[in-house]
Amino acid sequence: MDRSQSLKEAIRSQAERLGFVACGFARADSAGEAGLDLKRWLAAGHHGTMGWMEERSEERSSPLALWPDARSAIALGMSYAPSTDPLSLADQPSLGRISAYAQGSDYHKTVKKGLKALARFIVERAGAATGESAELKVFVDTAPVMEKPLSAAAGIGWQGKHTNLVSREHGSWLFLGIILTSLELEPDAPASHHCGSCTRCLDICPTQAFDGAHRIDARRCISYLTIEHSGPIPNEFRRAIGNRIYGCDDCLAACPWNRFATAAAANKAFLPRAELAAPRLGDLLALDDAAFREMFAGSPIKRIGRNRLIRNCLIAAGNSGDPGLARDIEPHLADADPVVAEAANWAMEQLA
Ligand code: B12
Ligand code: SF4
Ligand code: SF4
Repeated sequence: MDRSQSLKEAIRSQAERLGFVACGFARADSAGEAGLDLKRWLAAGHHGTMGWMEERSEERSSPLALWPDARSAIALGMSYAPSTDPLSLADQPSLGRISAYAQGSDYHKTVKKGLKALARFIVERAGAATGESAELKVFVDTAPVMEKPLSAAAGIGWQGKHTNLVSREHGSWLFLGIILTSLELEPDAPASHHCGSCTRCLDICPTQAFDGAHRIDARRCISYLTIEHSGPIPNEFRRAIGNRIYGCDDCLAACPWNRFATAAAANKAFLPRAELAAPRLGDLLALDDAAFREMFAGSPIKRIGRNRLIRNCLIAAGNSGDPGLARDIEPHLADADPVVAEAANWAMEQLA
């Protein structure tokens, strides 16, 4: 085994010890086409109000534009495979549905901690094995890096028709993280596609957010509407949102490759918190700012703030058909935030 191979094997073993279930290697410039797709997507306005997708689109479209010294990309996946069916609360309209990815600890922190520990290990190993001083940068979600195409190039899965990375072993339930490095590491083979003629994820989408396979209009996606979008939720999507109050799992949950994903592979940090697995809308609607911050400390939901969560809960309450929720909606009718007040009025009208 040459030095590069043995370093790669050491990195893979260490990644596994740190809780990553997938690890692959690609050249830093291996996702060229994705940059062009990103530009088309932005030009079509499919990113909606996510101005941050546009702001650094040049760097986002290629790791070399972000960091010219990058030579290799290491793609890492951490499993959050749920132990129960994420769609099971669909017929319990007085409860809120929180996306499986957000019921446990904030993945940004957990994945980043693992990436940083792996980066330290690589610096030490590379120095000892080759005498080279390695430079590394770690990314998870928020930086201008296209994590899915890079991960596909590194062979840890393929981009399914729902656009997310699907793994043969872990289905659609992987968080992704990327390490860019100045080290030249032998690339792995890219993953082949295994969607075939299946269209389950496209067919199940409650808001018809897909323009076709691999093409999402984020403005129609419930994940965007409930997490990223700050204004009133457009009327045309309110009914379809049902009781989803943070994110949406439908296209992921529909994927037949999930049958190979086991909850045992999931990082323990992502186990659902009891109070977030099936929260009562009435309880959430009673949260003031301080109670919101306390309840969602360490959770990714904290980022959207109390008002946006209340807005989402009001839409869900309006969809519930449960007149008992009217007394929980009422205090919000004159909320200082006009978006919350409008959602409360809409919810009351639905229940009337
Ligand atoms: C912006 C964003 C969103 C937006 C837009 C979604 C999207 N698909 O772009 C919104 C808010 C809607 C969103 C929602 C979700 N997100 Co998000 N999101 C991102 C983010 C920050 C950027 C993604 C991006 O670059 N989009 C731009 C588009 C143009 O790129 P693309 O999706 O890869 O699109 C490709 C196709 O259009 C393609 N294409 C066109 N034709 C063809 C043909 C073929 C054959 C192929 C292969 C490709 C292809 O070219 C593009 C480039 O590859 C990434 C983190 C990151 N930094 O990468 C997380 C990320 C993609 N999100 C993630 C998650 C978990 C979600 C949700 C599941 C959360 C939830 N449960 O609510 C949903 C899933 C919705 C969905 N079906 O995509 C994970 C996905 C993990 C995985 N296994 O893939 C990521 C990687 C975060 C992370 N670090 O783990 N997200
Ligand atoms: S997350 Fe939900 S709304 Fe968004 S594309 Fe998937 S199924 Fe559609
Ligand atoms: S549901 Fe079907 S089409 Fe969608 S990602 Fe999974 S295998 Fe591919």
